[in-house]
Amino acid sequence: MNEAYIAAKERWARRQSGASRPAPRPTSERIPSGQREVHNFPVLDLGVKPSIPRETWELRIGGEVENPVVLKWADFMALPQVRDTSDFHCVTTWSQLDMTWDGVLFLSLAELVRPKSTANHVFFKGYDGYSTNNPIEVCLDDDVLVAHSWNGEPLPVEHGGPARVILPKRYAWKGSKWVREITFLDHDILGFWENRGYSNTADPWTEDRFS
Ligand SMILES: Nc1nc2c(c(=O)[nH]1)N[C@H]1C(S)=C(S)[C@@H](COP(=O)(O)O)O[C@H]1N2
Ligand SMILES: [Mo]
Repeated sequence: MNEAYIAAKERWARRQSGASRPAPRPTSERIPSGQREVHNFPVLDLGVKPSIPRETWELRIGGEVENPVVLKWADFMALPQVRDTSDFHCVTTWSQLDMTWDGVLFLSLAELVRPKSTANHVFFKGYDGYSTNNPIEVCLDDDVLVAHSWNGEPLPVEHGGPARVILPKRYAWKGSKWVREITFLDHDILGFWENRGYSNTADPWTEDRFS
């Protein structure tokens, strides 16, 4: 049994039973220091915007899990769907508030593959060759999802469609666009930006930008 996974399921059950989330910050306090608010949702990538038709799209989830899977688009869309609104902070100093995402909770994906007790980190790979890494408990938060829609519309290719990871409590580079592979690990591996001077923890509220 994976402790982080059990704890996340317990939190989720409490929330479903009516226990409310912590009160959101007032809007005036939702822009972390060193950030400015934008409304135009800028695009950031490595110069590649891979175009993956939904018919051939696959999401591989494996590593330190009991039940590795390869999800086709229909399998992914058949999983429990959630809508969550969160704020988005890019380390290049822009933040956009109230981004509404539809998709599948990371917790639901974990439920499907059942992380082993040894799993403590998660490595994400994108179809563009990008990668990023996070501790498992960060991924199991109840606002982390693999999103396929933004503000009610299918995610456009430039923003990571068909599907991308959203991890609102970290700088946005911690969420892979065009996600293709999610690997549970028993150790940490640095991703693309983490290997190039960016913080491994990436907390916008402490301006945790560089390593
Ligand atoms: N696959 C992939 N995911 C990625 C990136 C990337 O280049 N490739 N850039 C990251 C960075 S630095 C940010 S700020 C956000 C940007 O998302 P957006 O282009 O939708 O604003 O995606 C993150 N995820
Ligand atoms: Mo970014």
